Amino acid sequence: MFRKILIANRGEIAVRIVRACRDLGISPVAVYSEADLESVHVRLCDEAVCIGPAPSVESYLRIPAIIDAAKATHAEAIHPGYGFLAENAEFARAVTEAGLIFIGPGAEAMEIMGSKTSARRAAVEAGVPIVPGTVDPLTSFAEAKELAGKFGYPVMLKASAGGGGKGMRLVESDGELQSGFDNAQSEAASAFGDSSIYLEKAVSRPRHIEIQVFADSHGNVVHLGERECSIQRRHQKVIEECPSPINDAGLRSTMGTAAVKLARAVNYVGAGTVEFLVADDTREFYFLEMNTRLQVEHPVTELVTGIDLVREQITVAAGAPLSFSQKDVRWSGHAIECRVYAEDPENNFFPSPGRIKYLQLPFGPGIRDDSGIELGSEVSIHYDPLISKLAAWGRTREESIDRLRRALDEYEVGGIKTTLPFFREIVRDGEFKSARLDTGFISRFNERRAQTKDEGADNGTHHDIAVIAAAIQYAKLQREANFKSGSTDGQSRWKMSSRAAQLEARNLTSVRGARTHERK
Ligand code: MV4
Repeated sequence: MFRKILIANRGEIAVRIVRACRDLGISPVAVYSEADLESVHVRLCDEAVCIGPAPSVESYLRIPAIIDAAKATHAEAIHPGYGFLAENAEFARAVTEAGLIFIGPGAEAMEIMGSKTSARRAAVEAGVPIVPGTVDPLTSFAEAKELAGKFGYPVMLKASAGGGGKGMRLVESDGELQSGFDNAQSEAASAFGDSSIYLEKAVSRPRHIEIQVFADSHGNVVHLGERECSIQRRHQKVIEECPSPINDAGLRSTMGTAAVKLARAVNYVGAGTVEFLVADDTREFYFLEMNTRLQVEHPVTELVTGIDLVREQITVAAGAPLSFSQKDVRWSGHAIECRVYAEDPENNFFPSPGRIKYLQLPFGPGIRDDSGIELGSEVSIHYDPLISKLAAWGRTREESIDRLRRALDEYEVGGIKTTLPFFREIVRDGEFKSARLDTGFISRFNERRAQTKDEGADNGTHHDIAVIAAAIQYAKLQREANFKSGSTDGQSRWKMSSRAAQLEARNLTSVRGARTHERK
């Protein structure tokens, strides 16, 4: 086993990798940018090396600086986490050539999956269904037109070098094809430095379901079931769960077997994820892409299978066989994860950097919080604004939602805006609770939300008017009563009832205020 591992990442995932290292008795080494000197991941490691200024291109993306740091600290292996260099084949090669071990698949498997068209060819060769379309980049607009006619509208144009929805265009008819073609090409060129695009038939209201696979260097390949990732906002996952509410044991086994076949076909080693689109109506599934890294949402698989994916990545990289076989994998209960971002959900999810001035963390039955921050942390504008992943496990989906709701209400982050209030609304949403989770979920949810907010504002105004009217009416009645009784003390009793009405009004409004008051 390794004695020392360098973690080429930051934030919550670096902290997650530290924990697996500690479990295995391995000494973790941090790298950090000048902006991250005081961060949690640095403090939790035994050693730390500064690799440059805050911008990622000058620090976390600098291959030579990271390899030098590993050599200088005598680390034997490098864990890339996700993002940054995790799916960079050139980095994997440089690590190996420096005599170190890259904790992840070989550079060849990464290259095949890095290009969506070559990934689609690999899937076809492995006998895994792909979305109908081309497996080679389009060579001309005329070819696009012919193929769109052949497969039938609507079609999707996607960047070969892309993934995750960037450079993707939905084209509904012949008339839209030219502009879609031009836009997709130029977006691909500017985002990936590669303008090649390919064509797929569009799947209507698909679900995004992915399969976790794991392979060792001895030819064992297994799957750990699916994650439901259909709730996305601008192609970013928002909530992930395991199992998928639409999956049954049969579909899991069929999709799992397909994913294992694909991993085997590219001699995959380590943790990987095979993404599928699943048609909502027919449950037919199609290969979309394979991610050759540990994914952000891996905790839901860990909670349901009990398998520590990061520990397994490390032992497999050290040459050990998988610690379990396919028949040992059991799925128990249900887990849901929320990505807590330093973003303002009331302002179009605008990034909200700054210092954490108050922090109340959630704990208790079934709760796991994978966090990279603490009280006093500075959330920098230079990096992804993910600050933590809050996951809840329960015996059933209902129980995991109950626990998630409780944890979200406990969780308070002050000093910056976060997506916590957005999740507090989602876990109370009827469509979410009844698992209507196709890819249109977020836009429908936002519509419902805007509607409720409008009604809320109206109710508020009506309520205020009602309170004022009640106070006036009360005062009037009191006054009439005073006059009728011929009381000599009418004046002072009118004053008292007026004061009582005012107090009542204030109490009523303050109760309403307490229910809707802004969280820190
Ligand atoms: C699609 C699609 C429909 N048909 N491909 C791919 C990357 C992902 N972020 C969006 N992708 C899609 N690819 C075909 N042929 C619909 C989507 C899609 C989507 C997929 C899963 C979850 C949410 C989504 C939101 C919009 C579009």
